[in-house]
Amino acid sequence: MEQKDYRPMWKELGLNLEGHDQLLAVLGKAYKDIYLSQENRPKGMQYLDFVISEAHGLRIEELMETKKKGNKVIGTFCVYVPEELILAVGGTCVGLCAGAEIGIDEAEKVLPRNTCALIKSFMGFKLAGLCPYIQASDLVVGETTCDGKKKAYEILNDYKETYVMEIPQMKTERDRALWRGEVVQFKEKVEEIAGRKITPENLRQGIKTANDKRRALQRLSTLRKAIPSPISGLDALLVNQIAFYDDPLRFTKSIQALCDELEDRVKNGVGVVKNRTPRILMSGSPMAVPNWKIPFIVETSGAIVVAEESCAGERSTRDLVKEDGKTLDDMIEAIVDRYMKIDCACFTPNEERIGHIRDLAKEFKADGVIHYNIQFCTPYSMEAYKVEKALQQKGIPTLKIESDYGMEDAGQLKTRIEAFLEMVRG
Ligand code: BJ8
Repeated sequence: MEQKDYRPMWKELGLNLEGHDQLLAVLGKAYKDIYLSQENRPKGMQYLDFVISEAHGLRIEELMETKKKGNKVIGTFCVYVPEELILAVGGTCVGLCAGAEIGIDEAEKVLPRNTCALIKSFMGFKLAGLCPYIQASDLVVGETTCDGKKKAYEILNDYKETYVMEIPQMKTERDRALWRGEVVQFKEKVEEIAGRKITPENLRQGIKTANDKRRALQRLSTLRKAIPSPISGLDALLVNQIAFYDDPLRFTKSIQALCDELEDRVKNGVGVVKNRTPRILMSGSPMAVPNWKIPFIVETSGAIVVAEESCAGERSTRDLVKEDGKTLDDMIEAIVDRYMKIDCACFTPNEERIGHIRDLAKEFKADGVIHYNIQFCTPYSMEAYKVEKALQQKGIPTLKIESDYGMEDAGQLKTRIEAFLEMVRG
């Protein structure tokens, strides 16, 4: 099928067409080398291949269509932003581009060099004119999680209006009250942008849509507990990454269909690897699309990733919003409660996260944990010490790695990961 020419749309969005062509060429090659080279992939992954191939094309066209009908597009960088409120007003919530080393020269003109790659990436995408999602967004929402992000949003605001939600640092009653205030204020902002009121009816539907998406992702996660796993860690990560920008109803349906196929595989003992392949739990900083470097190295070194303790994984799908609320107030409370449970390393203390990692390692029968943090990410690199100590006490082998989005350290990482897998195999 001939590829449609989206250049007029990209031009209208103000993208840097030459740079964008280069980006797509690099991404297309990386996807082919990393994803399409895998063997025995489930058929259901064809949908994800299609979504990725049209991430800057058809999906953006869909967003432009919905905008023409008066619906709003809201761009986010963090799983703290309550998608339910955006869905309630007929809006679309999209995760913004932040997973590639692109536009870095532009980013370093306004940010210190020793800034985490995720932050440099979103700034670079904007400054270099390469992210159609931010261009299509009616509002960008930041949040006061780590210091790097909150200061970067002040700068981003000079280029695109950025609304910032205050995220508490602790989880006391006082913090919950602060967060409740933020959720209510965000609700008002969403209503103002959309020119529509949030009602119990539309919020109930928004909660259901977001929960259904999480339920599909939870089902996928449960199926990966099987030995052998019916899907690679790379493919499962891709599903979790695409969850941030695909149409939620279509995505949920497609992932449920993928899970039906995986269920058959599990029943028939079919996996993507042999039974004795070392099972790895990845934990730490989120991997935004197209950050596939570490799982690719792990899975081409003879192991399989069976779960991700990260925001592109369990941390954003584990908890649902309670669906039994009758009034608008009940539903807001349920949203506040659900989001307060997120165990981002930006919180102190953050013992829940340590417990979750231990539980996941046990439930998924992980042979080892790889704790990954993006270079210069202070919250996750600091917390790695406690994670490692807690896992050591349980006799779970742990490898701590730090990296950015570049490929310069790929060889060195492979050597370390292979040595770790040797040790895990005993
Ligand atoms: S809830 S993990 S999505 S903040 S990697 S920018 S923390 S220096 S991305 Fe995150 Fe929300 Fe937390 Fe999740 Fe800062 Fe670390 Fe960079 Fe990070």
